[in-house]
Amino acid sequence: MKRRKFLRNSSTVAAGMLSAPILASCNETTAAKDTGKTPILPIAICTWDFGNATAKAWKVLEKGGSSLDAVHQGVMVEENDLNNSTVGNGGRPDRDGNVTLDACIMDKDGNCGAVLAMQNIANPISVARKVMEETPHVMLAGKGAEQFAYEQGFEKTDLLTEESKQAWLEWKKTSQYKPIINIENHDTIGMLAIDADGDIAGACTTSGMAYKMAGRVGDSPIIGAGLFVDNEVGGATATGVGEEVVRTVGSFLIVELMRQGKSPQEACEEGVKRIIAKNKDKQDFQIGFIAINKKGETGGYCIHPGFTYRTFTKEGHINNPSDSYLKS
Ligand code: SD4
Repeated sequence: MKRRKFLRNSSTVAAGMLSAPILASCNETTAAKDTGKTPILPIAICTWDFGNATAKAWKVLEKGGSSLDAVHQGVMVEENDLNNSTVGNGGRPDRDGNVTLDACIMDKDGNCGAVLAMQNIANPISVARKVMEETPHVMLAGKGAEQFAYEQGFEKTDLLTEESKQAWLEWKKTSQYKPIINIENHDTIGMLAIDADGDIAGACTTSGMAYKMAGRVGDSPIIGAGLFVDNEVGGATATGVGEEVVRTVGSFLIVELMRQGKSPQEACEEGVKRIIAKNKDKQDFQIGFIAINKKGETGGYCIHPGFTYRTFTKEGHINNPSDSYLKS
């Protein structure tokens, strides 16, 4: 792992549906370098139907930008979208009414950074990247992550929108503590990209399970669970009930399965089946994985129907309905 700058003055700061294809031009900057190897063309893929996010990532890739910048800027689109109630600003709060965000990012060299259960900062993925680039650590959690964000110049933002507050108050009237992903909420964004140099990076960001217990953290900011990239092999990322993904170290497993020769599709299917095998009597939850390999081949698979993933290449963008273990 490359050497990173140590923290300066650490505590000085108090404090859906198939869309019409968008055809993007492929200019010279997107052409793979002449390395004598099979050319790999840039591609961005993400969980769910986040066309604006992959389009943003593609803009970075099209100009010759890095896969790291592409995934960073791509997922930020969803963090900033107040209508996405599972990511960033506008995310649903925990059961006490506090919005706490999780995110992680991983680059081609295996460098990574994450923030867990961080409040009051609208772009956790940017803080995760700062953790990766500006500290000797991988994860910062809670108040420490928030304080670090202020030190890095991030602004304090109230993340609980009026709509989220009203939904939470409504939930409190009747709910027992049993948050169920994809019924109460979903739409975490995990994104993987390959740039013109053939290098892979990934990012994942979420507000987690709606109305979760205070302090609960799922898979999304956990390297190996919600996201994993190995530039020699490929990358994988997850959405759904994080506890199940953590138990099987899902994204790491999928990358390792690709290393052993499985296609991204086969690897995602095996990842889901490992989770099913541990939950023989209980299948009322959703998990979706997406993966990409070094050749730019992609795959996606989930437990229940309804999961899609989006790809964006020079051919334009596609919303891919994912195959599922349980059929409707
Ligand atoms: C979590 N995996 O916190 C996240 C939730 C999610 O779509 O993916 N929602 O467990």
